[in-house]
Amino acid sequence: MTLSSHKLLSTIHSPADLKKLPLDQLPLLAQEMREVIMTTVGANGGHLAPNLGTVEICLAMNVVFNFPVDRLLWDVGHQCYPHKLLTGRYPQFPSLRKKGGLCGFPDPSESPYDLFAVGHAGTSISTAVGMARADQLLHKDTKVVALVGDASIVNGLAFEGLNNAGTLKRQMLIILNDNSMSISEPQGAFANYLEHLRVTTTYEEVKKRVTQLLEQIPYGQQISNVSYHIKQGIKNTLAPGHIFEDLGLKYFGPVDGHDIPGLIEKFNELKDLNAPAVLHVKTVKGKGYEWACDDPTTFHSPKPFRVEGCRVVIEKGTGRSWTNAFADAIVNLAKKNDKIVGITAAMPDGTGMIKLKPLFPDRYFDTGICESHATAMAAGMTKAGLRPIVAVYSTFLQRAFDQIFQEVCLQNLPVTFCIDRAGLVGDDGAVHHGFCDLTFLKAQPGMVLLAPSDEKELNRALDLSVALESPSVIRYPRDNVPPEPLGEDSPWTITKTGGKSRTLRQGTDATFLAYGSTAWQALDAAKLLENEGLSVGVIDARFCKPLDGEMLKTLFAKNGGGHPILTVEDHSIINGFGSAVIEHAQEKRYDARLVTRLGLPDRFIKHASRPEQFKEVGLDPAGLARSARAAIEEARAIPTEAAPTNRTLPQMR
Ligand SMILES: Cc1ncc(C[n+]2csc(CCOP(=O)(O)OP(=O)(O)O)c2C)c(N)n1
Repeated sequence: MTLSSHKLLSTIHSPADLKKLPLDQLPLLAQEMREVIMTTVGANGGHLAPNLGTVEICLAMNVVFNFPVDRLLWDVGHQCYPHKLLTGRYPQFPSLRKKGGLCGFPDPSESPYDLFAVGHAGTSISTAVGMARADQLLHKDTKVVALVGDASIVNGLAFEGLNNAGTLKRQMLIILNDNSMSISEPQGAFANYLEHLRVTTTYEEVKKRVTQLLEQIPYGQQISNVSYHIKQGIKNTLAPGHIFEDLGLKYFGPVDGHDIPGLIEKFNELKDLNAPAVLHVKTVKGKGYEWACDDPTTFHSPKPFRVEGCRVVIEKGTGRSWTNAFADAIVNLAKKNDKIVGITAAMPDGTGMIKLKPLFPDRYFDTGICESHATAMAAGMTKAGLRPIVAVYSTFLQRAFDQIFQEVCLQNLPVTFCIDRAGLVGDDGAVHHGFCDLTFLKAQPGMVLLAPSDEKELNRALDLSVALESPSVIRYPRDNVPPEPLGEDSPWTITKTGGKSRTLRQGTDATFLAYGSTAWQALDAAKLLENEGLSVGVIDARFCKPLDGEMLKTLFAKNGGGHPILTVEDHSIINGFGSAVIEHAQEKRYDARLVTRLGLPDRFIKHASRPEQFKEVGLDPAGLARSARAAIEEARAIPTEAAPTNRTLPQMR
């Protein structure tokens, strides 16, 4: 792709340039935008079909509204690429999702046209209501627009926002971008409701027709004026529901989301409406490329691909992903145990849960983008005798924190959570890293926290978790499983002294105490250090809660209590696995100074490839080796008498 090949787009440096273009040029601009999006996502991977569907909405919004003085709030934000192209970021677009390049989601550090860094569904209506209220109180004359998809609007938070938006006494426009798809099929009654609205005549037409109908009845004019209920009843029969109007929002549509003049006209009309409103816009996910329209799930967020004639070849990942390993594991488990049911919150493909569906359709549940509900539902199912496994991305599990506490842990219900994308996620960046699951899960009494380091271990961990009488969480990253088991097979057990770890490698100079998949990098680091004559061990901790007390006792006593211990985790070092080890050491009066915590620093990590991010935070084998070298040198530099010892300080009690 050469930038100069886009005759119109290359002249748009800001929406001001767009506003000067004649209306009849806009379809050509839309075509160029689609080309750029398709080529860039083909090269870099990213969200494709959602962005192809929002090209005309973005064009029309930027023609009518005066961003960034007017406010535009994105929901999820994965469909904002056309907006980036129109707001001065076309020249940088080839760097999309690359280290140092444009973010794949809205990002205020990138442009004043992006108000919030977002990536989670359901938030736009609430932030829009907030901005609308603030602008009103601060006497700012702004228009506020929220753009939300049909699958995201079913989110609990979005409904809370809608409920409150109806009380606004000023303009606020919610554009409902309805392509009748989530990543996969949308779920639940609301999806059916919207489907129904999509195929009915526009609401305004229905209102007009109802009024005409009533006027034809003798004394109809009077009836239409007095008998609101009759009118409402007929209206509901012809255009049923209208939840939005009942919530206090004016409803308009549905309108064609690819008709630029129609959208401009509608936005112009609604811009000056002094009330909260919903404009229902029908779009086609993948618009512009038949192959993307035909398979919007595959092209929701594909890996890099190339188009060969009418064939599209998507780059195949090498190796076997943790997701695939999980998918096979849950199928095996379900075959052995008919109490097992699988739950996903709108991520059947992303989590691998979809594999369960054809084999056990009655034991497979997709709740839509409703992590809180999925968790509370799992609690109910457990209480009633089933063994649910909830597969969810770490970053989205945050939505269910309160249900994990109250509905699951407080009841001590043995729900298993399998958390995918735990740790750094690569090019999706800061909004999607699973950096803090241990932080909020560790504090839950009774919770068992497990992390396997290879596929065999994942199966073992799952077996143990479904045999437990308490809640448990198994975390694994957006990565491949090691091609071979990392160590000897040994049982996963929990005894009086904690969850049993396994030793992968003995070392006399220091030990990496690795949690989960990082054991692989730790082993590689130990091999690098071996070449320098340093003997560094690797322990695969397996459990963050309960920790292996016996192993820790031995480790802290090693070398007379002077053995450096480096905890390794793909998680924030704040209140993660390493912190749990230090807390344990402090409780047992071991010398916590022996511990160096290696993990994610106290800042948000931007998009880049996962290996680049690992390098950036020092979790790659070279970085781990560097830290181990430093810890060993530090330990050696301390004079013997001052060396940290395993004094096993007198117990306080
Ligand atoms: C809280 C949360 N859960 C799950 C996701 C994963 N996710 C990203 S986009 C998406 C589908 C969104 O569908 P919709 O809002 O209709 O937009 P579309 O992609 O169809 O344009 C999902 C489930 C998310 N971003 N946030």
